[in-house]
Amino acid sequence: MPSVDICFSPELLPLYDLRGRVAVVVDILRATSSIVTALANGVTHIFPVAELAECQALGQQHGCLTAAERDGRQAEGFDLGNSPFGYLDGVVPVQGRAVVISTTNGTQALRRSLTADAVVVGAFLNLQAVADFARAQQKDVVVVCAGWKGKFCLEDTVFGGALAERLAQDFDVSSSDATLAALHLWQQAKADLNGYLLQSSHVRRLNSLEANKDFEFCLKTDEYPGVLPVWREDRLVLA
Ligand code: 3SL
Repeated sequence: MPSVDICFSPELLPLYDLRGRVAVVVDILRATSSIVTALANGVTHIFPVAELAECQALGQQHGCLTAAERDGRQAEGFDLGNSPFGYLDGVVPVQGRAVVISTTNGTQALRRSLTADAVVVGAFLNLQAVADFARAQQKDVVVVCAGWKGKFCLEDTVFGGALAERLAQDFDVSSSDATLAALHLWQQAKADLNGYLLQSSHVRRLNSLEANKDFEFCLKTDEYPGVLPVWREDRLVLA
């Protein structure tokens, strides 16, 4: 039976061999939620990059929209920040466009997970799509939590628990202490996910930046149940 494991931070990735496995990269607040929203709303493909300079350069080279965030704020000189509403509010038309995106943690976690057999983007918004993909692959799954500057983040871990719960019939979710811990946190959180995560440091950070409507949106479970961003060659596309 394949298993689900959780890597709490990209800094722990050297301890995980992703080869032969499916990596589910998650940055609930907000990078992977924004990527799912972008592809669900007409963006054709996404280039996630680590550095701002690369984001500018690739944007010019491919004629793409650029999206960038550092420390929770839109980086200067880019078309979009890291809010999912950037792909919903119509201020910047996104339909039929490609996007290059660079964020503090999420896009770094993605780039560091590319040794996996398959790399997909997870969020509460597309939880069912991720679970369906994992089940179809029948391979070990590692949830790679983007965390915050190398540190553990509650919301990414709780997502890992939610995914493990959905896969529990067909996957081993009890051999890894990390997965057990994530499942326990999810059991605590699920009756009132928003209330539970209000305690988290990232939510406090976002609220101080007046991004609390992003927080509420990013926790909508299965808003896009059929939307699965997957890595192909050098970009994320819809599966
Ligand atoms: O770190 C990231 O990748 C971002 O998602 C952080 S923030 O939500 O934009 O603050």
